[in-house]
Amino acid sequence: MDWIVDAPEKKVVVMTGAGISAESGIQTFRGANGLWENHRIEEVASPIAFRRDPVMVWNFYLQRRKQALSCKPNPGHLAVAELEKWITAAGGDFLLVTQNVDGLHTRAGSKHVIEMHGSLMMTRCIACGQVFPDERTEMALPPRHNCTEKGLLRPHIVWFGESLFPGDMERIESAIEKCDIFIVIGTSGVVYPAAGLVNFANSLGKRTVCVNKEAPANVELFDIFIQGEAGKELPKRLFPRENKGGNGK
Ligand code: BV8
Repeated sequence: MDWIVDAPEKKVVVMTGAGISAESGIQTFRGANGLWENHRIEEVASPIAFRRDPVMVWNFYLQRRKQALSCKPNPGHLAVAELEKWITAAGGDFLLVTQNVDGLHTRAGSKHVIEMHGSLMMTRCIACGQVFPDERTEMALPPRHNCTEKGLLRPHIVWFGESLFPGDMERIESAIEKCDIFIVIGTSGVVYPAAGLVNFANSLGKRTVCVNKEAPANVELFDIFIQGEAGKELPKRLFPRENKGGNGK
């Protein structure tokens, strides 16, 4: 299905969720042994939880940072990065929007990426607001910033009940407004505003494609649904006829 070669302008937006990292060994949220299985979402991924028990929340995120750093990008991540190269070389536009915080897309070589829910590898001071790269996996909890206010440090992650980072939603919607095709990979499509983006794409008459291990709750919203694992399907599907095999050249 060369819906990419057929894309007249070669303007592509890809959105991913936890499913694309599953084959790298990173637990998804809602699958069996999912991340949320042992926690109620509100218990860990919310500002209230952090205020109530910063050590528990930090531990949850430190474990996930450690796990993410020990995992490698899989052929699904690599295919998305190759697609970006191919689109860029063909003079098109490409944007990857990921709900994932594991950093695997960037490690796979993706360049134009919006980590719409933040990153496990970034930390923020709640006092001075400074955001900085942080790959420490051992630290005295809860860590404090060296700013004058000695502010508490928190994961630079968008928690439930928190808005996305300023400007991100506008950048994402602007890219969808310009695109030919919106491809959604490995997400159950239940968390907003990410889950609403396919509706936005449909309202603009964009072609919408879903690649997922199982049919997500909002599968009916897509023009094309490809059932399968990202690591197996994307190298075959993302590349146009003349570039089969994902060499992207
Ligand atoms: C917001 C970072 C405005 C954290 C995440 C009540 C109060 C407050 C808000 C709300 C409310 N009710 C609703 C809301 C809105 C809320 C929301 O949507 N809640 C849901 C539960 C209904 N959203 C928010 O709060 C957002 N902010 O609305 O701001 C606002 C402000 C103030 C007050 C009100 C509103 C912020 C949401 C961001 C939350 N942060 N991540 C962290 O990671 O720790 S969400 C997190 O969960 C992920 O980032 C992702 O978005 C979501 C998980 O979903 P998926 O990625 O889809 O993963 P999942 O496991 O569910 O599915 C995996 C899929 O992959 C499956 O379909 C599976 O079949 C498939 N799969 C598995 N293996 C493979 C595969 N596919 C392909 N190949 C494979 N190998």
